Amino acid sequence: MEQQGPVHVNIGFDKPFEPTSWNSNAHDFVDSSELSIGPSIQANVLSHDGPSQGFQADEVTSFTSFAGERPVLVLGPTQGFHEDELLSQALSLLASQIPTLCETGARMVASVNPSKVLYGCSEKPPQATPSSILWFDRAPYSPALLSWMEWCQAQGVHMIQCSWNGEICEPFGFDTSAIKGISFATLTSWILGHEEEQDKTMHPSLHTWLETLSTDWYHQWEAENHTVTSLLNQRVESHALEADASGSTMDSEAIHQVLQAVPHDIPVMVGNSMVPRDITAMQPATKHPWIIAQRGVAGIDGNLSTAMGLSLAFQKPLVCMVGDLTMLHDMTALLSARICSYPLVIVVINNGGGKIFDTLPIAQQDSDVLKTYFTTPQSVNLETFAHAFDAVEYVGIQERRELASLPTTLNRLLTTTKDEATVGGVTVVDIQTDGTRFS
Ligand SMILES: Cc1ncc(C[n+]2csc(CCOP(=O)(O)OP(=O)(O)O)c2C)c(N)n1
Repeated sequence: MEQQGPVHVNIGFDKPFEPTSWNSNAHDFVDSSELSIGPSIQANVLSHDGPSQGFQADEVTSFTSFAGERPVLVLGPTQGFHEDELLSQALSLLASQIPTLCETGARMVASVNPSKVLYGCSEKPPQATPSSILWFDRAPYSPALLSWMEWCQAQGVHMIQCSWNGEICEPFGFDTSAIKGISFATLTSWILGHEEEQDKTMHPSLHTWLETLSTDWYHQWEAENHTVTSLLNQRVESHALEADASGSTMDSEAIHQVLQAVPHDIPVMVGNSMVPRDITAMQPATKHPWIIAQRGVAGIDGNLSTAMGLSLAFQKPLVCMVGDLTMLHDMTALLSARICSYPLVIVVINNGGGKIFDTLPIAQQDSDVLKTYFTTPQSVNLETFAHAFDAVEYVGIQERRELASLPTTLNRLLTTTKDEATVGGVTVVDIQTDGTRFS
């Protein structure tokens, strides 16, 4: 049959298309060619197989002996936007004694105990072999972290996945038959005590295990974290010194500045495409304790609507940071600006189209093809567009020197209540950037 009209072609691809980490001579970075990330988009929960072997409610001792003396916590992106206070408390307790690697969009353990989340994901973790990896939520997406976990599994490191029902999901290249599962409910009850118990204390075997964990192990990671954080901060600072204030703004710098400026009790939802990748590539320098990402399906559709829903559900002001195409894709969400009863700030990293495609092999092809079919820069004046909507304010940041005003601007916007505001609860902060990142 003759094809007529537009056609949506969905081409499967191996995830994740992640940039490699910042290059540095001082550190041993992961080369993306080293990665052997498994079958494409394995978002399927392996419920039909179930967990290979799970820990049951009465198996604390077998859990602790399996976990061993040098465990590491790995926090992957959350499964959905669940806020679970008990689990956060339980994780916070674990993270105070176990080195914790936190992926962008991971559960907000850092907001409970920010100083204890040791490491981001931009760099290859030290070749220190843990006895076990206790992994929460989804598998991380960062190449550095994923390949390190794969390396660990090849060394025989015990893997335990903690998920809602104890099932093992999104294994990427992992051998699922060698992973044990445990449910949040079981682990939380071991850590905080059962609901029905009078004195809700930690299970004695778990307590003994945590008490006897090696402090050297923890300090080794803490020292590494310190080194990496200083290295990244130095890079940010030296760029700031060299860059011309009136010149263009790099994407990475704008994103870094936004995260620095947002108070830690305010959630930052990041859209898809390069923003979450850039954040991850700068971890832990970009560490903000409450970043929400939705990396699974990774659509650029509906991102603003999701941010509005989150702000209403959390009953909090919220920052949403997206690329310009993502903004345009869901701009009609602004029709609902009036229903935002808490300030919502939408930061647009306006780099002239889908700059993610510059990082993909297509960028090596004809530049016209890249521009016309992939980057697709749009000539839209966001200011005019934003003002077409009721209850939407606009702030433009055109030049690099204006970035300095971000903390004051964001603070003002996020603390203005709807009643005090001259316009409604949504502000578009449009940051003109040049589509580049630190290298
Ligand atoms: C609904 C939907 N359509 C198309 C895509 C393919 N896609 C992935 S990233 C991207 C470009 C996004 O551009 P922008 O929001 O400007 O972010 P940047 O790449 O500059 O970070 C596109 C079109 C998608 N993920 N979802």
